[in-house]
Amino acid sequence: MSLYITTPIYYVNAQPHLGHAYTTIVADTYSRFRRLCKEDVRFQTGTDEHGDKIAEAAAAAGIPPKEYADRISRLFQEAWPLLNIEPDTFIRTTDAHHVKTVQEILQKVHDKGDIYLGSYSGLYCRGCERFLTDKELVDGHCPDHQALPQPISESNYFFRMSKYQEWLIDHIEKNPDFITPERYKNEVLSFLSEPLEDLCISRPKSRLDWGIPLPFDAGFVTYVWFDALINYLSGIGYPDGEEFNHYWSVAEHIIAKDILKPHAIYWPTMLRALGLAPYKRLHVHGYWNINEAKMSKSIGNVVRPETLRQDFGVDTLRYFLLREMSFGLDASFSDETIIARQNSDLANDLGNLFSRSLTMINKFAKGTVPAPADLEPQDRALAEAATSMVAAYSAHMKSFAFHRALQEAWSVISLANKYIVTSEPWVLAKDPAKTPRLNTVLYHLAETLRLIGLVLLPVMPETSMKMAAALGITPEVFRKHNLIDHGIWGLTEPGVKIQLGASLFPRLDKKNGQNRSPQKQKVQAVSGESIEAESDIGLISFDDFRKLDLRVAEITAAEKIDKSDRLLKLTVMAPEERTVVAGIAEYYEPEELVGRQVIMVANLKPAKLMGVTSHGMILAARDEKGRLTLSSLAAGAMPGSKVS
Ligand code: ME8
Repeated sequence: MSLYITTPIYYVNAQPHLGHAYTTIVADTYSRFRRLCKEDVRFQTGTDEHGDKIAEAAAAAGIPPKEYADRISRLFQEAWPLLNIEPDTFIRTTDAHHVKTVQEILQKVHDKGDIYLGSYSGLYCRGCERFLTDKELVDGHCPDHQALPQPISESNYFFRMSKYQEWLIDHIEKNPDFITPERYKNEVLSFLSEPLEDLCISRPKSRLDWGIPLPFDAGFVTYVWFDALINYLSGIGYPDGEEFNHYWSVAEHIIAKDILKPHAIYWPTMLRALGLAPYKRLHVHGYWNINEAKMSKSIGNVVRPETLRQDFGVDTLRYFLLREMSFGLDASFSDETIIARQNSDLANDLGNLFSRSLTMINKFAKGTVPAPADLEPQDRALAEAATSMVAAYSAHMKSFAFHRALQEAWSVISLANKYIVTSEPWVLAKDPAKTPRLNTVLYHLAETLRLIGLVLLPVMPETSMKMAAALGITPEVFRKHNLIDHGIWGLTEPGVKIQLGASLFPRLDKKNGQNRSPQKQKVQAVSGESIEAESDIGLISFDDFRKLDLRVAEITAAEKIDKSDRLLKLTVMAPEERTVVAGIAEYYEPEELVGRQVIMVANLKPAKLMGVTSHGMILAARDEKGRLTLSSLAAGAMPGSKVS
């Protein structure tokens, strides 16, 4: 199987930020994953360089637009290798072959009669580079750019998009995977339930000079989307390049929800007009928010990927972005959450497993992986968990559920850590009669680590290489490994020499990160509509505080409550099982909660909410804008432990 994966081409009116980095890291991770499944992959990213915004930014910088575009495009090209992102092509809309392809396509669609001259008046948002409909406005403003759109009236060329509306609805309905996650497919279908207007595709040259001239009317340049979207074709040599023939039928685009409409509506209808099959899939993710607003250059709350790399390291950043965001939903970025993930998931869970296992192999088996002897049930259980993890991980990666794929790996990491505790290799090492048992345990740890290292390759390439090297697999050999031939149990050869190295992840403290996102947050108990109460933090006595019974609660199940948008019914262990109702449904999907440890007020009188009795309250942080982040514990604690 082959894959052609793309990111949006980013505007060059400002520098790369975390939002761009996320999409591009997702594309890179997905490319690496499919390559790890022995597939043939082509990964494209690039920059979008024409249009009002760029002409304006260049004017503000006092240089010609092309020079400006060169400068910023270079920043994007230089940013990706710093994050271990390795695209096969980097396309620029000012590339001569792209310009030529756009003009050929315009001519073709014009000849077919699907482009005509008309007049238009409407409300134009410069940020979106398109006219907005009344329905899209919030208090008269563009909700994405928080700006007043300008009334504009002029003659322009239009693409007969409306002609393809019925075909598009039919295509989306017949191909349930065409737009995912499903919420975005539904959004598009709902938009398509109203008559579709034709698409304005030009700007008079008098108003915008910085664009691609229409081949059939030199008085106009093409409007941003008819230029930008075509990069996905020009980049692979449309109409007759070898790569185009090979890759177009397997094209998958990744975008955020801001550009859903151009990709889900304009683009497939343009392709249809061209007589081409639509792309195979569109993967749509949510926004990274900082202080509750979408991170964007026009709002000015951006986070630079280079700074994050310096503060936390590439692999921590990649892991954090993929683990923290559930693809499709919004997520919040803060230094505190990235540090917490580093300390708990990376330094504590993975890092400790790795360093303890290698140290023990070094100390108890002279630095070589010993041969296993007779197996006990817990050895079989670990081997079985590690192998089935590979399958579950792959299934989640295929469906863009990166956070779940990582959860699968982490459940094996935590099982292996428990396996160390229960098998007590340090006790076995004291009794020569127990050497066979000790060898079995050490072998199982080495083999589990090999499989974990293998599945982490797409997400954390450097860590994965380090793990492989420590287990005696050279980079040349490891580069040839794949999930199909090597994602199975038992490939570690007994006798292989391990290489002790530095620890994988240091623990971080607040000094890492520069507090880019100070968030004033209040701690509050999250429960349902009727009993939600902010704890107004005045001064209380120690005795008052002692009345609160705060406990570590581990969530073992979560489900939505019928007819409530806000409430989730949680089953928690603390340590006994109980039901708690929490008003967090707008911020968390039930699936992402299972396995989390939170802090619970355990001695509240039970309260009934939407027919479900709640036996406690979960603590969460609520910032000034009302967004919630659940309380959590940096390292795993025993469910039921008292919090003091
Ligand atoms: O729209 N959270 O370019 P652009 C997550 N040139 N992702 C974010 C984000 C955020 N806060 N902010 C930006 C354009 N992104 C056009 C695209 S494609 C033919 C033309 C990411 O520079 C996300 O991928 O505004 C989003 O779709 C894209 O950057 C928008 O980049």
